[in-house]
Amino acid sequence: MDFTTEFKDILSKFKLPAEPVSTEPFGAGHINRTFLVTTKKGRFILQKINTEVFRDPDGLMKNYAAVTDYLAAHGAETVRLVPTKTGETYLKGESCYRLLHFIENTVTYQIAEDAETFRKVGFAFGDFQNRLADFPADTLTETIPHFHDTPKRFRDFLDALGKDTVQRAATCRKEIDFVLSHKNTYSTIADALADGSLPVRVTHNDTKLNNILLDEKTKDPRAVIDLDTVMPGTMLYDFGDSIRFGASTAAEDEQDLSRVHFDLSLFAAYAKGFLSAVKKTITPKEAELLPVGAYMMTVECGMRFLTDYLSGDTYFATKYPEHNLIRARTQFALAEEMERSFELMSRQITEILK
Ligand code: ADP
Ligand code: GN1
Ligand code: MG
Repeated sequence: MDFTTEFKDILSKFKLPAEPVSTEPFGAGHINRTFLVTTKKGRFILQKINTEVFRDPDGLMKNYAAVTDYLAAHGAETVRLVPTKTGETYLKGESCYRLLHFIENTVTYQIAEDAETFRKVGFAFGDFQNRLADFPADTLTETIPHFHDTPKRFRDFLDALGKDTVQRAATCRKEIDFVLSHKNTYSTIADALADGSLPVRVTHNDTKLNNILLDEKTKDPRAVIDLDTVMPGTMLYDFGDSIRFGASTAAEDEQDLSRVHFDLSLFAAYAKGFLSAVKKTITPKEAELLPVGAYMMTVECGMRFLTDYLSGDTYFATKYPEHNLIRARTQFALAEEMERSFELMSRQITEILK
């Protein structure tokens, strides 16, 4: 069955302005299944919510509606939900679906193509943080508990390694050793949050470059998307995850590791944009730990890819059997270079904040 026929019934439950003409897979997200729906009166995004990952879809959609309403009320361009015919924010059932207005004339990138665009993206994610500064954090459901709790991610990794359910440990000894040998670095951010030296803020937590829509002509950021993980966190997560994905010379799943490098000039460009947005609120401790944020999000993401590889690819969408392992390798290559560049990164931050 083609997608247009498959989703006809689902789409008929939403308040669409016209009949769907076509439905086709869209985008490069790893978690939800995303489709572009075309009608004679506009285009839409249909998402099948991954309820293995988001165990509480009600809580998730309550967050989603509250955050998007708040952003829209404060003048930001954001994703807008199309309600169901019964007035719900999403379609509940054995599978859960939501429908969004398609934001036209925009593009997303899988790799940062130029420093100036990446600087603007940095500003936009910093600005996103500012806009949510007064959002009542205690009303947000933790959609994925311990999302960026790196020590917990390490324990999950050890668990998957111990079980070795699909007998893949023997095929990735080098990567396993990388994770084990860096274990004394994993608690820096968690400790600073626990002792109160880092402030808790409402953060996006998944700030990779393909989670922001850019104007297709000017490349100016238009809307931050993928708001499923907006939760209390630290600024370091948002800064760090953007650097992890965008300050690399290659794609997240590049197979040729000789092409994967941490690019300090892309780091500096992003930092310039981000810091110009948050300069009034950033604390000295946050500024000091920004390079650690970049390293931590990278090593943590690599650990998560490797954990999923060891568990038989149950979490991230994959296109071939070694996909998660390939992704883990790029992350560890980047994390290693970042470790060696801490001082250079810190110098850039100090320079920008002068
Ligand atoms: P996932 O959680 O799987 O990453 P996303 O919400 O990030 O899902 O959506 C996947 C991709 O779909 C995005 O990277 C973007 O390219 C596209 N997309 C999502 N929502 C919209 C929208 N409202 N308008 C235009 N494109 C969108
Ligand atoms: C996932 O949903 P998506 O594809 O934008 C993941 C992030 C990872 C990222 C790695 C909810 O992001 O945490 O950093 O893949 N999202 C979730 O590319 O787990
Ligand atoms: Mg996404």
